[in-house]
Amino acid sequence: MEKLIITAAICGAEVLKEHNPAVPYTIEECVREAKSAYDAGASIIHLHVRYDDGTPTQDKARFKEVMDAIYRVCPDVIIQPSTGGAVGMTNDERLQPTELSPEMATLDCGTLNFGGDDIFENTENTIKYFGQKMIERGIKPELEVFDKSMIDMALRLHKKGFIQKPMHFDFVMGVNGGISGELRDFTFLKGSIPSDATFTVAGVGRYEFPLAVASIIEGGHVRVGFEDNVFLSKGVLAKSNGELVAKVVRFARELGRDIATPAEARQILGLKPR
Ligand code: KMH
Ligand code: ZN
Repeated sequence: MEKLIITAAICGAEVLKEHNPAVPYTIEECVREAKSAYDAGASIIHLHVRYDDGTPTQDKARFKEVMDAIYRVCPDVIIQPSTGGAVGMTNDERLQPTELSPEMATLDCGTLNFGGDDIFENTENTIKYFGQKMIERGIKPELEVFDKSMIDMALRLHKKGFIQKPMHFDFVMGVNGGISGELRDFTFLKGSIPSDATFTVAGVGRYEFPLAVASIIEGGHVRVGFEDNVFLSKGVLAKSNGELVAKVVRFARELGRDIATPAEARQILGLKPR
């Protein structure tokens, strides 16, 4: 079976130090968390950035500072900036990190309720606009799907030329407003993507590790990190993103799946060598 690509979503836009004091806000904290995840076996860092007080931002200069600082200590890691940003940001605000020509970036494939009165808005025209910009800038999109309908949207937009093959999906499962994290739904999503596509799974909260195991067994890849879950086990806060990655590595070893290096992850995903 293909080697396992582990992505660490180290920071997110919503999770706070009140949830886990190790959640990174400053540049130094982001570097510490990225390095802990990389050292433990992550080949991709899914990156949001924050100002020092924790406020999420898509500011290009802040992204550049954080990315440069991460590359200094993890020179071959794949950094995948978010273009989702935080609820309420404009499209052009969200797209700023793509001006830095990262190898990958997220492309959110639909609108969903995001808890309370929040709506994470991604209209069809927004998805087309983001897809087109990523093609122009040579960026491989990770297609964030929070529900089955978002796979269907991505496939339609592929036919119209806004998303290129081979497609790489991230099944984000267990968000309040999206598809559940039940195994039945994982099987449904996995069976709905093209046979030449790759996928990773980001289980939110208590779904993180059960879905990681399912994906390891089923030939998919895995995303973990504070953006999705702050607990190492029930009631036990993770001390770092590295601890979450290390737990996935242990599962993979037990199940006979080797871990991909960043160079191997690039090969699997069709990225150019760095
Ligand atoms: N923070 C969420 C509103 C992404 O990174 O592309 C969107 C998000 C998805 O986290
Ligand atoms: Zn994100």
